[in-house]
Amino acid sequence: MNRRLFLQAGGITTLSGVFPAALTADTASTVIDVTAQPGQTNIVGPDFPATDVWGFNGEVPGTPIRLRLGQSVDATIHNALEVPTAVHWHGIRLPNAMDGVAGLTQPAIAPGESFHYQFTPPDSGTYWYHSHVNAYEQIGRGLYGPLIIDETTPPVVDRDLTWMIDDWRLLDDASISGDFGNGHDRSHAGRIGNVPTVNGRFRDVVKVRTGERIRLRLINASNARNFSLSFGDLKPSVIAIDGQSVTPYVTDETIVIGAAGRVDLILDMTGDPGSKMPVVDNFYRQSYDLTQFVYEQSPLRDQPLDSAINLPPSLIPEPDLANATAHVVTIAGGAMGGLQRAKLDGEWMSLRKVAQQGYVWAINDVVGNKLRMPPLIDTKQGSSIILTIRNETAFPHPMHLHGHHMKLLSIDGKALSEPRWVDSPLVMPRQTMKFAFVADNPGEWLFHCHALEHHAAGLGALVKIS
Ligand SMILES: [Cu+2]
Repeated sequence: MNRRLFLQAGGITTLSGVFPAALTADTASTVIDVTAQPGQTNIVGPDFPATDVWGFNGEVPGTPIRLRLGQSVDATIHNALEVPTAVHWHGIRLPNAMDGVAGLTQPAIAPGESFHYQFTPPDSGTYWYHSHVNAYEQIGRGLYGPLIIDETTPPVVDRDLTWMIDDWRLLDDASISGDFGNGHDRSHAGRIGNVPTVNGRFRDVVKVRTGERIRLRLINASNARNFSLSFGDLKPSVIAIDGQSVTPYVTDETIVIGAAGRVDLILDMTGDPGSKMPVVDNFYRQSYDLTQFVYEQSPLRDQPLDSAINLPPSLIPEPDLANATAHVVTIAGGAMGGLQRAKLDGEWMSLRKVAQQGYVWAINDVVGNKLRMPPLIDTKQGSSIILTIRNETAFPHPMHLHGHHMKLLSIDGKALSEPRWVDSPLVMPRQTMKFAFVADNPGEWLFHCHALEHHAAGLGALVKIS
């Protein structure tokens, strides 16, 4: 892995890193036309060449899609790539046929073809859309964008800002390293890159004003990098996790956001005019400045706003814990994981033999080498499920359940004071998390690790609801 680029490109760049105008409409239906196509963007800064990417409408992040709660999405996705693709609407509780998992919920969109997605998001919040075909390469090359569903009455802020945070593995000429899905990434932490970005820009700066109130929507679009962000002395208020509201709480701890996860913050910019403040990531051993706030000379106001910041309560149905069916899911394998053998296509074999076919992970001893497999959970629509996920590996796994949110009840046996809804919880090594949810959305749903190389190496399963 080439770490030189990251270490040598020292200067703060002044690229703007702003989104193009969002695709929005005031009508009941939002009509969207998006093309998956090659593009070019300057990721690292003016001292480096532009990077060839794949993006929605050729941009990274792709064209933002934004609508109000209650509006439907009418999206045509055209494929102008030379490879098949499909679009998954991450975190949205939508009909199974619209979920975008090629090979499970739809055929892939062939080059030159298009696919029509139609659904009405039932929840407001911060989501994203991304490719779900060879995702470790297609997301790694930039095929993702923000998907924002506005509350009917959002909290009053001066600015509503979205940061899609990503992590690129670039060569010295700023081109994308083509070693997607290699054996080391599959069996270790996934594809960890050397150029972490905010909205496709490395070490950009974000201009702010003293007294300004910002709603910051963090979306982790990395293949596998997890973030643990420090906002200095700003003391952010967390208002939503994975799109769902939480009772706002102020934290001076770092904000942990696993791959595919989202966190909404309220930031009151309390720094002095003219000052600078880095946003630091310290999830891994080497901490670094992800981006930097730069205060303009003129303050916006003397005192921060003190209006309410809470979001409307989540609309997701509450599970019936007393009558729920319990399932335990054990994740095993990977490097330093100690897994001896596992079942591949119904046959027990040594991990060495499994690894010869490119797979190194198992869920309840079963290698998820296909999308369509005998289900891990097979249940009736409307039933409540208690799901315990045990991570018996040496690596963190952001576990994503499609079509549903799960309520996180406890971590390592310790009950949360306020259980919260999640769709991509980051389960740390040796950690056990307990969740509950209502299996109310019929279909065959993917349940997989969103460290995309882990999914490709067997860390996936099906939840069937009929
Ligand atoms: Cu994983």
